[in-house]
Amino acid sequence: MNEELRKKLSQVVEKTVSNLQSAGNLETLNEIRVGVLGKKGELKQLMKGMKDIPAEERPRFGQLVNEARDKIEENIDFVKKNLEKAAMEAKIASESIDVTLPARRPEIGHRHPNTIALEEVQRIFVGMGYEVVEGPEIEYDEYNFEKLNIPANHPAKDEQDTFYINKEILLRTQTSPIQARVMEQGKLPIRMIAPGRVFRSDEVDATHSPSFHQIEGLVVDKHITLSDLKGTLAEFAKELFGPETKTKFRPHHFPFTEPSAEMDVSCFKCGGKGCRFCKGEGWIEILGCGMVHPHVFEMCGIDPEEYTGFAFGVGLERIALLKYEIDDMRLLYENDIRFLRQF
Ligand code: 2NL
Repeated sequence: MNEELRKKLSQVVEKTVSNLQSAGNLETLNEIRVGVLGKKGELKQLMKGMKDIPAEERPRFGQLVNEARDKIEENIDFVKKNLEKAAMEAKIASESIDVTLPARRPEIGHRHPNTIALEEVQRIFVGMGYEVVEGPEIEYDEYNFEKLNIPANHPAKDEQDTFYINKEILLRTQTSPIQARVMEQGKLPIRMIAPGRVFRSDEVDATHSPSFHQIEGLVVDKHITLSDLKGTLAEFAKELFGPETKTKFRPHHFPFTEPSAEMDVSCFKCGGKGCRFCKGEGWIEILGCGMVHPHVFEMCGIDPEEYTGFAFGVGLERIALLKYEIDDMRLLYENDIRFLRQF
Protein backbone atom coordinates (compact mmCIF):
# COMPACT_ATOMS: atom_id res chain seq x y z
CA MET A 1 0.00 0.00 0.00
CA ASN A 2 1.32 3.42 -0.98
CA GLU A 3 1.95 5.03 2.39
CA GLU A 4 2.30 8.50 0.99
CA LEU A 5 -1.13 8.45 -0.70
CA ARG A 6 -2.78 6.96 2.38
CA LYS A 7 -1.24 9.71 4.54
CA LYS A 8 -2.38 12.42 2.14
CA LEU A 9 -5.87 10.97 2.20
CA SER A 10 -6.17 11.08 5.96
CA GLN A 11 -4.67 14.60 5.99
CA VAL A 12 -7.38 15.76 3.57
CA VAL A 13 -10.06 14.21 5.81
CA GLU A 14 -8.63 15.75 9.00
CA LYS A 15 -8.17 19.18 7.44
CA THR A 16 -11.69 19.12 5.98
CA VAL A 17 -13.28 18.07 9.27
CA SER A 18 -11.46 20.83 11.11
CA ASN A 19 -12.38 23.44 8.44
CA LEU A 20 -15.99 22.34 8.65
CA GLN A 21 -16.03 22.88 12.39
CA SER A 22 -15.05 26.51 11.97
CA ALA A 23 -17.40 27.18 9.01
CA GLY A 24 -19.62 29.97 10.25
CA ASN A 25 -22.20 29.98 7.48
CA LEU A 26 -23.68 27.98 4.62
CA GLU A 27 -21.62 29.77 1.95
CA THR A 28 -18.31 28.80 3.57
CA LEU A 29 -19.63 25.28 4.02
CA ASN A 30 -20.39 25.07 0.31
CA GLU A 31 -16.93 26.38 -0.61
CA ILE A 32 -15.36 23.67 1.54
CA ARG A 33 -17.59 20.98 -0.03
CA VAL A 34 -16.69 22.04 -3.58
CA GLY A 35 -12.99 22.25 -2.62
CA VAL A 36 -12.94 18.61 -1.48
CA LEU A 37 -15.71 16.74 -3.29
CA GLY A 38 -16.08 18.90 -6.42
CA LYS A 39 -14.97 18.02 -9.97
CA LYS A 40 -11.58 19.57 -9.35
CA GLY A 41 -11.63 18.87 -5.63
CA GLU A 42 -8.87 17.40 -3.50
CA LEU A 43 -10.32 13.85 -3.57
CA LYS A 44 -10.41 13.84 -7.36
CA GLN A 45 -6.79 15.00 -7.37
CA LEU A 46 -5.80 12.08 -5.12
CA MET A 47 -7.67 9.63 -7.36
CA LYS A 48 -5.39 10.70 -10.17
CA GLY A 49 -2.50 9.22 -8.12
CA MET A 50 -4.16 5.75 -8.52
CA LYS A 51 -2.37 5.01 -11.75
CA ASP A 52 1.00 5.17 -9.90
CA ILE A 53 0.18 2.36 -7.47
CA PRO A 54 0.32 -1.36 -8.18
CA ALA A 55 -2.85 -2.81 -9.71
CA GLU A 56 -3.51 -5.15 -6.77
CA GLU A 57 -3.54 -2.26 -4.32
CA ARG A 58 -5.96 -0.16 -6.33
CA PRO A 59 -9.21 -1.69 -5.03
CA ARG A 60 -8.04 -1.18 -1.46
CA PHE A 61 -7.12 2.43 -2.18
CA GLY A 62 -10.47 3.01 -3.92
CA GLN A 63 -12.20 1.66 -0.82
CA LEU A 64 -10.22 4.08 1.38
CA VAL A 65 -11.16 7.01 -0.82
CA ASN A 66 -14.84 5.97 -0.60
CA GLU A 67 -14.62 5.79 3.19
CA ALA A 68 -12.96 9.22 3.27
CA ARG A 69 -15.75 10.64 1.07
CA ASP A 70 -18.42 9.08 3.30
CA LYS A 71 -16.85 10.57 6.39
CA ILE A 72 -16.58 14.02 4.82
CA GLU A 73 -20.19 13.89 3.57
CA GLU A 74 -21.40 12.84 6.99
CA ASN A 75 -19.58 15.82 8.52
CA ILE A 76 -20.92 18.19 5.90
CA ASP A 77 -24.49 17.01 6.55
CA PHE A 78 -24.05 17.43 10.27
CA VAL A 79 -22.56 20.94 10.05
CA LYS A 80 -25.12 21.92 7.41
CA LYS A 81 -28.03 20.89 9.66
CA ASN A 82 -26.57 22.89 12.56
CA LEU A 83 -25.99 25.99 10.44
CA GLU A 84 -29.49 25.80 8.96
CA LYS A 85 -30.97 25.46 12.39
CA ALA A 86 -28.98 28.47 13.65
CA ALA A 87 -29.97 30.54 10.61
CA MET A 88 -33.65 29.70 11.15
CA GLU A 89 -33.42 30.58 14.84
CA ALA A 90 -31.75 33.94 14.02
CA LYS A 91 -34.47 34.66 11.44
CA ILE A 92 -37.24 33.86 13.89
CA ALA A 93 -35.59 36.00 16.59
CA SER A 94 -35.20 38.98 14.23
CA GLU A 95 -38.78 38.75 13.03
CA SER A 96 -40.42 38.28 16.37
CA ILE A 97 -42.67 41.01 17.69
CA ASP A 98 -42.64 42.06 21.30
CA VAL A 99 -46.35 42.48 21.88
CA THR A 100 -45.69 44.09 25.26
CA LEU A 101 -43.97 47.17 23.68
CA PRO A 102 -46.05 50.38 23.60
CA ALA A 103 -47.66 50.94 20.18
CA ARG A 104 -46.24 53.53 17.79
CA ARG A 105 -48.84 56.17 16.96
CA PRO A 106 -49.17 56.46 13.18
CA GLU A 107 -48.80 60.01 11.83
CA ILE A 108 -52.00 60.63 9.87
CA GLY A 109 -51.93 63.56 7.47
CA HIS A 110 -54.89 65.79 6.70
CA ARG A 111 -56.03 68.36 4.20
CA HIS A 112 -54.20 71.69 3.78
CA PRO A 113 -56.27 74.74 4.85
CA ASN A 114 -56.40 75.81 1.16
CA THR A 115 -57.87 72.42 0.26
CA ILE A 116 -60.40 72.57 3.10
CA ALA A 117 -61.54 76.01 1.88
CA LEU A 118 -61.61 74.87 -1.77
CA GLU A 119 -63.69 71.80 -1.00
CA GLU A 120 -66.09 73.93 1.07
CA VAL A 121 -66.61 76.40 -1.81
CA GLN A 122 -67.01 73.52 -4.28
CA ARG A 123 -69.54 71.80 -2.00
CA ILE A 124 -71.67 74.96 -1.90
CA PHE A 125 -71.73 75.51 -5.66
CA VAL A 126 -72.09 71.83 -6.59
CA GLY A 127 -75.10 71.88 -4.25
CA MET A 128 -76.57 74.66 -6.43
CA GLY A 129 -76.04 72.57 -9.58
CA TYR A 130 -72.69 73.96 -10.77
CA GLU A 131 -70.08 71.88 -12.58
CA VAL A 132 -66.39 72.01 -11.56
CA VAL A 133 -64.09 72.45 -14.59
CA GLU A 134 -60.29 72.66 -14.69
CA GLY A 135 -57.89 73.87 -17.40
CA PRO A 136 -54.22 74.41 -18.27
CA GLU A 137 -51.94 76.58 -16.10
CA ILE A 138 -49.93 77.49 -19.22
CA GLU A 139 -52.31 79.41 -21.46
CA TYR A 140 -52.53 81.38 -24.66
CA ASP A 141 -52.58 85.16 -24.32
CA GLU A 142 -55.71 84.93 -26.49
CA TYR A 143 -57.69 83.00 -23.84
CA ASN A 144 -56.20 84.67 -20.77
CA PHE A 145 -56.67 88.25 -22.04
CA GLU A 146 -58.01 88.80 -25.55
CA LYS A 147 -61.27 86.82 -25.29
CA LEU A 148 -61.92 88.40 -21.88
CA ASN A 149 -62.00 91.90 -23.31
CA ILE A 150 -58.49 92.77 -22.10
CA PRO A 151 -56.91 94.27 -25.26
CA ALA A 152 -53.23 94.56 -26.20
CA ASN A 153 -52.53 97.86 -24.44
CA HIS A 154 -54.28 97.05 -21.16
CA PRO A 155 -52.21 97.61 -17.96
CA ALA A 156 -53.01 94.08 -16.68
CA LYS A 157 -50.90 92.74 -19.56
CA ASP A 158 -47.76 94.55 -18.35
CA GLU A 159 -44.67 92.35 -18.16
CA GLN A 160 -44.40 93.56 -14.58
CA ASP A 161 -47.63 91.70 -13.77
CA THR A 162 -47.59 88.61 -16.00
CA PHE A 163 -45.14 85.73 -16.54
CA TYR A 164 -44.76 85.44 -20.31
CA ILE A 165 -43.29 82.31 -21.90
CA ASN A 166 -43.27 84.02 -25.27
CA LYS A 167 -45.44 86.58 -27.03
CA GLU A 168 -48.42 84.23 -27.29
CA ILE A 169 -48.03 81.95 -24.29
CA LEU A 170 -48.04 82.79 -20.57
CA LEU A 171 -48.80 81.49 -17.07
CA ARG A 172 -52.52 82.19 -16.60
CA THR A 173 -53.22 85.20 -14.36
CA GLN A 174 -56.82 84.12 -13.69
CA THR A 175 -58.93 80.98 -14.21
CA SER A 176 -61.37 82.70 -16.62
CA PRO A 177 -59.58 81.23 -19.68
CA ILE A 178 -61.16 77.91 -18.60
CA GLN A 179 -64.56 79.58 -18.84
CA ALA A 180 -63.76 81.14 -22.22
CA ARG A 181 -62.93 77.61 -23.45
CA VAL A 182 -66.24 76.23 -22.12
CA MET A 183 -68.26 79.07 -23.70
CA GLU A 184 -66.52 78.44 -27.01
CA GLN A 185 -67.70 74.82 -26.98
CA GLY A 186 -71.19 76.32 -27.25
CA LYS A 187 -73.11 73.96 -24.95
CA LEU A 188 -75.64 76.19 -23.20
CA PRO A 189 -76.78 76.93 -20.57
CA ILE A 190 -73.59 77.06 -18.44
CA ARG A 191 -73.35 76.81 -14.66
CA MET A 192 -69.74 76.23 -13.68
CA ILE A 193 -66.93 77.03 -11.31
CA ALA A 194 -63.28 77.07 -12.40
CA PRO A 195 -60.81 76.58 -9.54
CA GLY A 196 -57.05 76.54 -9.98
CA ARG A 197 -53.57 77.93 -9.55
CA VAL A 198 -52.84 81.32 -11.10
CA PHE A 199 -49.65 83.39 -11.45
CA ARG A 200 -48.77 87.06 -11.10
CA SER A 201 -45.38 88.69 -10.99
CA ASP A 202 -45.77 89.86 -7.38
CA GLU A 203 -43.27 90.13 -4.52
CA VAL A 204 -43.97 87.81 -1.59
CA ASP A 205 -45.49 89.51 1.47
CA ALA A 206 -48.26 88.83 4.02
CA THR A 207 -50.99 89.21 1.37
CA HIS A 208 -49.21 88.49 -1.95
CA SER A 209 -47.56 85.54 -3.65
CA PRO A 210 -46.45 84.97 -7.28
CA SER A 211 -48.56 81.81 -7.28
CA PHE A 212 -51.96 81.59 -5.62
CA HIS A 213 -55.41 80.12 -6.29
CA GLN A 214 -58.66 81.45 -7.65
CA ILE A 215 -62.16 80.13 -7.98
CA GLU A 216 -64.17 81.77 -10.70
CA GLY A 217 -67.84 81.13 -11.38
CA LEU A 218 -69.89 81.59 -14.54
CA VAL A 219 -73.61 81.30 -15.30
CA VAL A 220 -74.90 81.78 -18.86
CA ASP A 221 -78.53 81.34 -19.90
CA LYS A 222 -81.46 83.25 -21.34
CA HIS A 223 -82.86 85.90 -18.96
CA ILE A 224 -80.05 85.83 -16.37
CA THR A 225 -80.17 89.13 -14.46
CA LEU A 226 -78.26 91.02 -11.79
CA SER A 227 -80.81 89.67 -9.25
CA ASP A 228 -79.61 86.14 -10.03
CA LEU A 229 -76.04 87.26 -9.34
CA LYS A 230 -76.97 88.96 -6.06
CA GLY A 231 -79.19 86.12 -4.85
CA THR A 232 -76.64 83.43 -5.70
CA LEU A 233 -73.67 85.19 -4.09
CA ALA A 234 -75.70 86.19 -1.00
CA GLU A 235 -76.63 82.52 -0.57
CA PHE A 236 -72.98 81.49 -1.06
CA ALA A 237 -71.88 83.96 1.67
CA LYS A 238 -74.49 82.60 4.11
CA GLU A 239 -73.36 79.02 3.49
CA LEU A 240 -69.70 79.92 3.89
CA PHE A 241 -69.80 82.32 6.85
CA GLY A 242 -73.09 81.46 8.60
CA PRO A 243 -76.83 82.16 8.10
CA GLU A 244 -76.64 85.63 9.73
CA THR A 245 -74.22 86.92 7.09
CA LYS A 246 -75.34 90.05 5.22
CA THR A 247 -73.96 91.07 1.82
CA LYS A 248 -73.31 94.43 0.20
CA PHE A 249 -72.42 95.18 -3.43
CA ARG A 250 -70.19 98.17 -4.26
CA PRO A 251 -69.78 99.34 -7.88
CA HIS A 252 -66.38 98.47 -9.32
CA HIS A 253 -64.69 97.97 -12.69
CA PHE A 254 -63.52 94.79 -14.39
CA PRO A 255 -62.82 94.65 -18.12
CA PHE A 256 -64.79 91.41 -18.58
CA THR A 257 -68.03 92.39 -16.82
CA GLU A 258 -70.45 95.31 -17.10
CA PRO A 259 -71.76 96.37 -14.69
CA SER A 260 -69.21 95.11 -12.16
CA ALA A 261 -69.17 95.07 -8.37
CA GLU A 262 -67.22 93.99 -5.34
CA MET A 263 -69.11 92.08 -2.68
CA ASP A 264 -68.58 92.64 1.05
CA VAL A 265 -69.88 90.35 3.79
CA SER A 266 -70.85 91.52 7.27
CA CYS A 267 -68.00 90.72 9.68
CA PHE A 268 -68.59 87.20 11.02
CA LYS A 269 -66.58 88.05 14.16
CA CYS A 270 -68.57 91.07 15.39
CA GLY A 271 -71.72 90.73 13.26
CA GLY A 272 -71.10 94.13 11.66
CA LYS A 273 -70.55 96.36 14.72
CA GLY A 274 -66.88 96.85 13.90
CA CYS A 275 -63.96 95.07 15.56
CA ARG A 276 -60.22 94.49 15.17
CA PHE A 277 -60.85 91.69 12.69
CA CYS A 278 -62.74 93.92 10.22
CA LYS A 279 -60.60 96.94 11.15
CA GLY A 280 -63.65 98.72 12.58
CA GLU A 281 -65.48 98.55 9.23
CA GLY A 282 -68.11 95.92 10.06
CA TRP A 283 -67.66 94.65 6.45
CA ILE A 284 -65.09 92.40 4.80
CA GLU A 285 -64.40 92.40 1.04
CA ILE A 286 -64.77 88.91 -0.33
CA LEU A 287 -65.05 88.77 -4.14
CA GLY A 288 -65.42 90.56 -7.46
CA CYS A 289 -68.35 89.96 -9.80
CA GLY A 290 -70.50 91.35 -12.60
CA MET A 291 -72.67 90.70 -15.64
CA VAL A 292 -70.63 89.14 -18.48
CA HIS A 293 -69.56 91.85 -20.94
CA PRO A 294 -71.24 91.54 -24.39
CA HIS A 295 -67.77 91.68 -26.03
CA VAL A 296 -66.71 88.59 -24.04
CA PHE A 297 -69.79 86.70 -25.28
CA GLU A 298 -69.10 87.76 -28.88
CA MET A 299 -65.46 86.70 -28.72
CA CYS A 300 -66.49 83.31 -27.30
CA GLY A 301 -69.15 82.73 -29.94
CA ILE A 302 -72.28 83.43 -27.89
CA ASP A 303 -74.98 85.85 -29.07
CA PRO A 304 -75.31 88.59 -26.39
CA GLU A 305 -78.77 89.50 -27.73
CA GLU A 306 -80.02 86.05 -26.84
CA TYR A 307 -77.98 85.17 -23.77
CA THR A 308 -76.90 86.99 -20.61
CA GLY A 309 -74.84 85.81 -17.68
CA PHE A 310 -72.99 86.66 -14.52
CA ALA A 311 -69.48 85.82 -13.36
CA PHE A 312 -67.43 86.17 -10.20
CA GLY A 313 -63.94 85.52 -8.89
CA VAL A 314 -62.72 84.73 -5.37
CA GLY A 315 -59.21 84.31 -4.08
CA LEU A 316 -58.95 80.94 -2.39
CA GLU A 317 -56.16 82.03 -0.02
CA ARG A 318 -58.23 85.05 0.99
CA ILE A 319 -61.10 82.73 2.01
CA ALA A 320 -58.72 80.40 3.89
CA LEU A 321 -57.02 83.32 5.73
CA LEU A 322 -60.38 84.80 6.74
CA LYS A 323 -62.11 81.57 7.68
CA TYR A 324 -59.24 80.24 9.79
CA GLU A 325 -58.09 83.67 11.05
CA ILE A 326 -54.57 83.39 9.65
CA ASP A 327 -52.80 86.75 9.42
CA ASP A 328 -49.99 85.94 6.98
CA MET A 329 -50.39 84.18 3.62
CA ARG A 330 -46.80 82.90 3.73
CA LEU A 331 -47.81 80.47 6.49
CA LEU A 332 -49.95 78.64 3.91
CA TYR A 333 -46.91 77.81 1.77
CA GLU A 334 -44.17 77.11 4.31
CA ASN A 335 -45.49 73.63 5.19
CA ASP A 336 -44.47 74.00 8.82
CA ILE A 337 -46.10 71.00 10.45
CA ARG A 338 -46.70 72.94 13.69
CA PHE A 339 -48.87 75.37 11.71
CA LEU A 340 -50.64 72.84 9.47
CA ARG A 341 -51.49 70.55 12.39
CA GLN A 342 -53.94 73.17 13.72
CA PHE A 343 -56.59 72.73 10.99
C1 2NL B 1 -61.67 89.19 -8.52
C2 2NL B 1 -62.57 89.43 -9.67
C3 2NL B 1 -63.82 88.37 -11.38
C4 2NL B 1 -64.79 87.42 -13.34
C5 2NL B 1 -63.82 87.42 -12.36
C6 2NL B 1 -65.29 86.42 -15.54
C7 2NL B 1 -65.05 85.35 -16.35
C8 2NL B 1 -65.62 85.32 -17.60
C9 2NL B 1 -66.40 86.33 -18.02
C10 2NL B 1 -66.59 87.39 -17.17
CL1 2NL B 1 -65.31 84.00 -18.61
N1 2NL B 1 -66.04 87.42 -15.97
N2 2NL B 1 -64.72 86.43 -14.31
C11 2NL B 1 -65.73 88.42 -13.36
C12 2NL B 1 -65.71 89.39 -12.37
C13 2NL B 1 -64.74 89.38 -11.37
O1 2NL B 1 -62.84 88.29 -10.42
O2 2NL B 1 -61.41 90.05 -7.76
N3 2NL B 1 -61.19 87.96 -8.37
C14 2NL B 1 -60.33 87.61 -7.29
